[in-house]
Amino acid sequence: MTRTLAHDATVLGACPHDCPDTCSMLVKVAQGKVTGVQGNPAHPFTKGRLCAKTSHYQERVYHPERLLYPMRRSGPKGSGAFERISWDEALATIGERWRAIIEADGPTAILPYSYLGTQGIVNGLTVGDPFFNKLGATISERTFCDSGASTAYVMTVGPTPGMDPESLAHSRFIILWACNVLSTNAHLWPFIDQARKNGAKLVVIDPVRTGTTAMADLHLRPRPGTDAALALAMIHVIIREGLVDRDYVDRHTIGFDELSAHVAPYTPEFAAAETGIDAGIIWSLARDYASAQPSAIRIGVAIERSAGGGQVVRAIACLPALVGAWRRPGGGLLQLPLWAFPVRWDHLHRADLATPGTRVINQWKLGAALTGGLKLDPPIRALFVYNSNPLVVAPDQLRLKEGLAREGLFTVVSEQFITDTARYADLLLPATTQVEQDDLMFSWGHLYLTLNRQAVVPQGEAISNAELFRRLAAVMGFDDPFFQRSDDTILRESLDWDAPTMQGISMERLEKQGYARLNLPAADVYAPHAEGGFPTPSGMVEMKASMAAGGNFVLPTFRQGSHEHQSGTPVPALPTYTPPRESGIREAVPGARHPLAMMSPKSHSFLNSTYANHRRQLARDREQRLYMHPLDAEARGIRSDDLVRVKNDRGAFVAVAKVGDEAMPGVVVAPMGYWIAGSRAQATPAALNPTALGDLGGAPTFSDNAVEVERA
Ligand SMILES: Nc1nc2c(c(=O)[nH]1)N[C@H]1C(S)=C(S)[C@@H](COP(=O)(O)OP(=O)(O)OC[C@H]3O[C@@H](n4cnc5c(=O)[nH]c(N)nc54)[C@H](O)[C@@H]3O)O[C@H]1N2
Ligand SMILES: Nc1nc2c(c(=O)[nH]1)N[C@H]1C(S)=C(S)[C@@H](COP(=O)(O)OP(=O)(O)OC[C@H]3O[C@@H](n4cnc5c(=O)[nH]c(N)nc54)[C@H](O)[C@@H]3O)O[C@H]1N2
Ligand SMILES: [Mo]
Repeated sequence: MTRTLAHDATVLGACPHDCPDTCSMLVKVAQGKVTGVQGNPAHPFTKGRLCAKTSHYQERVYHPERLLYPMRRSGPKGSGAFERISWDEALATIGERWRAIIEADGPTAILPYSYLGTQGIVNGLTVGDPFFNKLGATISERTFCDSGASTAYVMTVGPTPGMDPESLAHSRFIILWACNVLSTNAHLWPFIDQARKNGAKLVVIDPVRTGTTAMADLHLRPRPGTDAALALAMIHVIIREGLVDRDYVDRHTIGFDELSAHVAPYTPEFAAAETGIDAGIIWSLARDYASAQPSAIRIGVAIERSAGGGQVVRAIACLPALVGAWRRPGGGLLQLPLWAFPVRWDHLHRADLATPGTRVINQWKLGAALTGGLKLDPPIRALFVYNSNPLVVAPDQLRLKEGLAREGLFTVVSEQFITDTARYADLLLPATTQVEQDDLMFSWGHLYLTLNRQAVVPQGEAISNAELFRRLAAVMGFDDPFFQRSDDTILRESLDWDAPTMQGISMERLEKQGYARLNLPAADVYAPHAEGGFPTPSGMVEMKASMAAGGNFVLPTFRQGSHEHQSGTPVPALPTYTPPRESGIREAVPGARHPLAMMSPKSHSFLNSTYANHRRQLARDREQRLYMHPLDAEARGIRSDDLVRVKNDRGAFVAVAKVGDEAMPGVVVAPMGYWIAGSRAQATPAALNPTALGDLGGAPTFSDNAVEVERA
């Protein structure tokens, strides 16, 4: 490290979390310690506010249970018994064990597992990819989040950032579709609020009653996973009622005639039967959405979490073009502005270092991969986890626990805390928090780059992920200087600074200001597709998708850089309703073993499973809850605050019942993130979640899950 750290200062930082808001954070340092953090008031998206998760980030840094030293397991796997060792010993052990495994079974017997504990360009999603590609390890396919929606979106409109989130302030009609903005994207709210003050109407489409739905002019509650029926019925009405912007459609879309014929059977009555939403309301929703221009749709990541989640996004992505919403600022579709950042993904992944044909394992299959379910040859003999807590976030928890407990498996976990997953490690490696490292953040929720400068020296012997992989490369004898690049070099080399969107942005400016808006027009005039120009193969909105002809695939961004397409399963050329696998209409089936649909959306106070070990964040909802509708509760003799067992053939967990209209009839809701360690029956909702993937991009199916509930 070349920079000296000030003893007393306010340092420009950035929130590290996997969240669309990527806040610019002012870190106050006194006598070498962080005394507090604050949202940067100058940042146009952060607007001086942090959220319930990060507003006391220093409590995470100085948490008494932080992992501060390398540790070796000193009791049975999962017992949580560890003893301190030195970094030298830890690294030497890893080198020895891995070399022996490679010699016996080849490098694919090693499986890396990571996601977005931090999402910085330096220490985030791709930090270990070059190392593991060079090592020849099995490729981890990371389709945790938005891979399904992104594949569908790219198929239809291409990798476009879409509308500027800030331009929502100019919308006349806003649909939040499977997005709990007030909890998961809170800094978007002021722009929606501004639009409402200007008279815009807000519609929220969510099976669950949330803080966000409470703010809506209209809250529509489809059964989970039936949204494509609703979107296709909206298209049906828009075409039938002559509300199509013919000029825009003629000039900037392909497949309109086929789509028109295709949606004929998707009547509002059909959608009503699938979703449970009144057909008349679907008619008026479609009319209002089409007539109030500019109209905007914000889709949440949750939209993808069912068997047909990809088709939902394809259908929704046709809507703004049909009604000409893209013509004006404040109109269009908001999915993942990440596409605006000129990130050099190839350089970050270094897919060129991987041997072509290296086997790929999707991360949802970890339980099966570790327990023989995938019939792997060679079997997985070493697991390396960083930036992730699979025991809580991945499905099939019981099998995963069994796999992690396997005596022959050599597991290393790099962490800030001894999480449920870390308890099963043979070796623990301590990781820094954001105030102890440098990074540069892109965003998947706005158009600013944000720099994070280290504020204090790391606690204990914690090191950054980037440093971890420098050390591992040295241990494994990788002598290419690429593996010893400094953080600042990684940071500089990871973006295309010559891209038009980077004009006027320099490191000097970022150092001074902490953030910079990409070089794009201001939100009140920015309408990126007013004149079409979609980055699809045809340059048009592909209502009939040419990319569908290639079959199902995962975008390279989500798979350790491998460019092989996962072809095979055919994809319909036009968006088509695929009903949920498990959570369809069930009330009518007497005696069904698992008659309820379970959803496990995000918790307000946690960031996935991060912060679920913090007293402050647990104060709001101390333990796992299960929201149930009174009809379902009564039928089972359950009252609020009763302990209930939620079960299906995959597993069971215990929760405190909350009876009310948060949940709709036939659907129960178990917010995710609680740790197994604090649970009543050594399990969380992940024990019930299916490993079945959605129709596109390897998306998870957490909203497509059939369960039964009984008093515990
Ligand atoms: N507080 C908090 N904020 C977070 C996170 C967190 O854990 N906690 N996680 C971050 C991450 S990684 C992500 S990906 C984003 C996710 O952001 P969101 O997608 O907004 O998160 P969710 O809460 O999972 O889902 C949003 C809403 O979609 C609804 N929903 C679920 N399935 C369906 C469906 O099939 N149809 C419809 N119409 N609605 C459905 C849920 O009831 C929920 O209220 O949030 C980020 N921000
Ligand atoms: N039931 C259910 N399951 C879900 C979802 C859901 O909605 N419902 N959502 C899915 C989605 S959208 C996502 S994105 C995934 C999230 O899955 P993960 O990214 O695995 O999320 P976290 O649980 O936050 O785990 C991240 C871990 O990384 C650690 N960490 C933080 N910073 C660092 C660092 O710098 N270095 C190292 N080595 N470790 C660090 C944290 O302490 C934490 O334990 O979960 C998925 N799982
Ligand atoms: Mo996510």
